[in-house]
Amino acid sequence: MTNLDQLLREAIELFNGIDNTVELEQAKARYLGRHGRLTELLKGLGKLAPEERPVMGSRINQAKEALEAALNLRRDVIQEKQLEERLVEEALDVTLPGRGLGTGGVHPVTRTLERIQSLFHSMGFTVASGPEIETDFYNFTALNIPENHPARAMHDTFYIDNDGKDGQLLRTHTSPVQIRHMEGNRPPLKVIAPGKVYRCDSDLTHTPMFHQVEGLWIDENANFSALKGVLGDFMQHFFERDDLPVRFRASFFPFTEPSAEMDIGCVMCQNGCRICGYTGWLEVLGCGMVHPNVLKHVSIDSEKYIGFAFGLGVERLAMLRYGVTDLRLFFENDLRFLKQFN
Ligand code: 2U9
Repeated sequence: MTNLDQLLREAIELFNGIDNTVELEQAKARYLGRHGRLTELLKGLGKLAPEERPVMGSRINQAKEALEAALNLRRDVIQEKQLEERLVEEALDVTLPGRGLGTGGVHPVTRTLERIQSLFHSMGFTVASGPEIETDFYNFTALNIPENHPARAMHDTFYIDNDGKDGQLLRTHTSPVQIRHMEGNRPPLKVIAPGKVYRCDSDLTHTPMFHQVEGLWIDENANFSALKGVLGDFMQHFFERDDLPVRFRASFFPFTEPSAEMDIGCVMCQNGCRICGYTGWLEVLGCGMVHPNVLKHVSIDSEKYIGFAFGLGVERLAMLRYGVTDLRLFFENDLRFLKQFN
């Protein structure tokens, strides 16, 4: 009897000192398990005198119930404590402002491309497009660049290996788009061809893919004066400078004759900087009168029609407009850079 009371007190004291459920289950086994102390007492009932058995049996059972009640109580206390700890640990401050959905933005090169398109649209040009995988004919031959002409090597072409079938390549300029447009339409024609072009070239100032906008105006009197007017107006509006100086320098392209390069007064400095090489001038595009051989390839009568063409690099104009001095920034997709344009 005294033993049983003592055992009960001892067990309850032990249970109440425990603060995790694993240890509590171990402690339970020590008293109520198969070889637990209370279980052993029950097993020992048979050895008692028959008249003592019911009395002792009922006391042991009462003790067992008391132990189980104490265990349940302790288990509840431990679980409640654990829950409270978790609630503190994983506290959620519902009054904090939400993070919000990130919104996308327009890439500076796309923004520049759209600006160029919009300005030419206001001058009556429509947009033409065509494939980026081209044939030798459309990329070179039709543009007065015959086979084995050194200009083909100058273009650093990516050729597509298709088991010797008619030479396919990634277009090195968007000029094939204008050839296709002239094949399907009669003059007067006034189009721009914006898009991606590819050249096997990669260094600080060249990327294997870049964007061009080329333009073509074919009409009975689309002469060099018209070229100067259109391109001068475009540059003034693009850089938002009424007083922007422009100049044309003689150049050479196989598809235009005469050919020229257009410079604008440096938009980055007043009296010489690294960008303009301390000359005060920036080269911005190439242009010229469409070569009669090119018109012949698309059966346009070069006695009746003349026209001018031009080509510009979009990344270059984006760099000048936004004052970006490293071309690679446009291709790294670093949000810290891109966010500045939106
Ligand atoms: C047709 C006839 C003529 C397009 C032209 C240029 C001059 C030129 C460069 C500018 C910078 C390429 O991106 S760049 O490296 N382009 O200098 N492009 S004339 O002449 C054409 C096009 C199509 C049918």
